[in-house]
Amino acid sequence: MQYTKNNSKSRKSDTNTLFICFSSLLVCLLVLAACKPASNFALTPTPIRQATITVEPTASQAPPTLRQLADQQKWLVGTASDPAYLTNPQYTALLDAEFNGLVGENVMKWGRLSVERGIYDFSKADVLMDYAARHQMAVRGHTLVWDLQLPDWLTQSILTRDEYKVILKEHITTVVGRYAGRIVAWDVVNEPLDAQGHLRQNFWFQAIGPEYILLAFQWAHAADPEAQLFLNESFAEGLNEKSQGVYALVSGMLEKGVPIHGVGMQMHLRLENPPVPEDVAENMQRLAELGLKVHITELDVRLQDAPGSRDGKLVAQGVVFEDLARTCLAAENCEAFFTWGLTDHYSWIPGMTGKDDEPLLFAENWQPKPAYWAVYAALRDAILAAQP
Ligand code: 9MR
Repeated sequence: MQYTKNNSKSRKSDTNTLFICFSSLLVCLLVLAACKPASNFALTPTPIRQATITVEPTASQAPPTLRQLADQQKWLVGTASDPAYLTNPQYTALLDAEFNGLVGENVMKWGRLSVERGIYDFSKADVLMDYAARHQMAVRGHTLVWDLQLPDWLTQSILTRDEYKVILKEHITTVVGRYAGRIVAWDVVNEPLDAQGHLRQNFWFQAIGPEYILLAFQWAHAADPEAQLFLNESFAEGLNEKSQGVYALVSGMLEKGVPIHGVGMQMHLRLENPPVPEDVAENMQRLAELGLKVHITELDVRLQDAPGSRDGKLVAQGVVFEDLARTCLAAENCEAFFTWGLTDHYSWIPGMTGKDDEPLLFAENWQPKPAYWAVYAALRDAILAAQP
């Protein structure tokens, strides 16, 4: 009896315990269901300085992607790509969802387009252009005049100044003409200055003289009067000798009536030494006062030489991306924010330095990094600030 009684009491207490456990479990499940984010785009704010998420989406509505926010803000968020990548469904799913701008990382460079004088193979560049058109992406053209990635027939040639002028004009007219009306902005001249802000004595300077720059812009404008024509430069984002050189160069071009519409700030940055945001803002502003636009054209933030833990560096990288996104969004003339590759897997940096790196918005596993959420928060705040 004792046993039975005790047993019955203990069974009753077991049942009570079970009931309490079950109810608690149910409550937990309900709470979890209510808190579950609506999609993979969890809006959990990352521990980034200013990346505060100010408006939470309703549980029934998927939060907008970066691209959707960018479309709303009429801001271009783009990335460098290559036609070879566009057959990978994981790559294209992320690209289509998150970016409204595209630029060929290499595919429109002279050496890729024309391995023989006068013969052009546009098939790969066309793949990129057609893809962009099908996915409503704006394309930046990169690049018409540079001293790197030129065809061997050109670099090995010994010709007169007039002959080089004819060759350069033919190239610009052919390429810009082919894509006329389909390129939002051309990097007409790439990296013409040295670290002190003087014209580099590069291939084109030696072949034609300093006027190669003005001529290139005039020929590009004649071939596509609608395209925005940019001078694209590296390490000239803040206030330094080089950005002073860019300012002096483009001011002089405008005084001469050269058709230039903007300056590309490449922004291949290092985490340990990013530009001061206020300097970038001032640099953008002085260009705005000249009537010029600014595009951030090749942004990446390499981590490999910076001290600290990986997690700490990823968060600090987010702050750099965020500062630049906020600076661009606040500037009256900064209309585009392009990163130099889709995920860390596609960055040019490890190939160049021989060291692993994680310089972009998405990780190798396609997941958004703190840098992504930082740009996302900056963009969303800009949209909210513009609302009445
Ligand atoms: O990312 C590009 C890389 O794949 C090429 O090997 C390299 C050749 O110089 O060019 C890289 O892109 C450059 C861009 O065209 C101009 N600005 C600097 C970029 C990084 O070097």
